[in-house]
Amino acid sequence: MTGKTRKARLLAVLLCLLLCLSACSVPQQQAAPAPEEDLVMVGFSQVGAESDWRLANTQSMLSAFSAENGYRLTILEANQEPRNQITAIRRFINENVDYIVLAPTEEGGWETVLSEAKEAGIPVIIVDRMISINPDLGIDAESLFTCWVGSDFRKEGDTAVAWMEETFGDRPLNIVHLQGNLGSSAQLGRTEGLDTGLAAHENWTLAFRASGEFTLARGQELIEQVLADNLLADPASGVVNVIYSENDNMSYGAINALKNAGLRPGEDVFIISFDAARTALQLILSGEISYDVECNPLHGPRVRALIEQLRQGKTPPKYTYVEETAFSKENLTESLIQNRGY
Ligand code: GZL
Repeated sequence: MTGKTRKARLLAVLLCLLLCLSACSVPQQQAAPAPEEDLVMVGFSQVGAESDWRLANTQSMLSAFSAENGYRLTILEANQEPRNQITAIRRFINENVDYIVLAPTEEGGWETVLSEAKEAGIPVIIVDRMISINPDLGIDAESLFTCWVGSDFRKEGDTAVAWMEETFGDRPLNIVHLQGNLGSSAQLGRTEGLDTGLAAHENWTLAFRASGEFTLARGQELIEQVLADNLLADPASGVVNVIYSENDNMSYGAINALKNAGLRPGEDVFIISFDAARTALQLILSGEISYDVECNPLHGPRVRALIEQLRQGKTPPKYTYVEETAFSKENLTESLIQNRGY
């Protein structure tokens, strides 16, 4: 090989190397959001901001329906009032959004406003809880929404009761029941699960039942009332005190009330909870919550996938149930907690 040829090849190699390095160093250009008028408009009627679950759910929707992803998301929170959701949906209809997403506070009362959305030709996706349409009205319920994604709340209740049976065996239980918002699918399903357990075990006593509205404050007030009314059994009697709390925030309130009264959650009283938010899972490791049934709030990507199918002219499944698990000290680790999305 002549000296000239060697020099030419060396130059070619150096040039290729420089080109490769310059390509790698080009900052990855963020995909510029589409122009405002090209964004897909989504109106989201959200229950409120009552719990860790709800905040994680809202954040998940905000992340999924970002301008970078080609969406303009409007979230209207209802402060857990169904009438505020009806107002929100009518606003979305007036704004002629492309899609309406509804996280219904309660199952009933949607016939009129969802018929108006149908009349306006706006697809409605129901997320998290379910709606139920009065059969006497002769309305085809499934015509009022395009599709639904959420949890199987009855299964969640059955999972909790199965753990109670497995953990406490034939021991008598004294059960304090903190319910979520009455009429919500989460409350109905989780309560049905407990009621089935109560019917199957004559030595399970329902000492107290009331709605804590899924909030810490009301959960704490109710347990303070239970303690004032002396409704817990004496642990020395062999009866096991259980608080069946239909979400983590009410469990946090229950723990506050128990500790303020000098009682030890996880020893004098066992708490079964729902949602499996990060704070609650830490309380499992500390022994204050005994069992937590997951109810996954990260619906943003799920709802976006459904809308993307609709935008492509495809027909998504009418119902999509989220796979969920449950946690106790037996299957929980610090790293698992840190790696979870909420
Ligand atoms: C369940 C969801 C419930 C959570 C609560 O899917 O609707 O509402 O369990 C939340 O934490 O407030």
